[in-house]
Amino acid sequence: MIMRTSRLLRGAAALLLAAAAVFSASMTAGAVNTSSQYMRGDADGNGRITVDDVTTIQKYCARLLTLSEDDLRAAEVNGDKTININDATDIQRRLAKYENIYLIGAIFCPGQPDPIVSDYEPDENELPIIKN
Ligand SMILES: [Ca+2]
Ligand SMILES: [Ca+2]
Repeated sequence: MIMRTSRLLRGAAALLLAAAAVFSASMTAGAVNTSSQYMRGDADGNGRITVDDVTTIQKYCARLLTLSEDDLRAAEVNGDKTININDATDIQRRLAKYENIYLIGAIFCPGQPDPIVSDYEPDENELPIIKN
């Protein structure tokens, strides 16, 4: 009887592991779809537009760090197919609420010109402090 219960428990454990593997695979497939979306200007990939995104682009240009494919897509702000100081400057202009002609903060999908969501507003507390 004890042997039979032990065998039954092992069978149940194997079934649970198989179910967990299937669930994990489906969660991974969903994550792939989510990661293809990106927030324009969110070069550090934290879901917000801050001065840290400017710094990330500056460090990338100085070859002090590398960026993932998604981060590279987000860092290319002005559509000229290169990542340089102009992209960092455009983010600074957005943070200063000077202009946002490149829809920085909007959510895009690769290959689609129009944003999925474009109502992002930077948090007032995240704005850089400008001193005279
Ligand atoms: Ca960010
Ligand atoms: Ca650019």
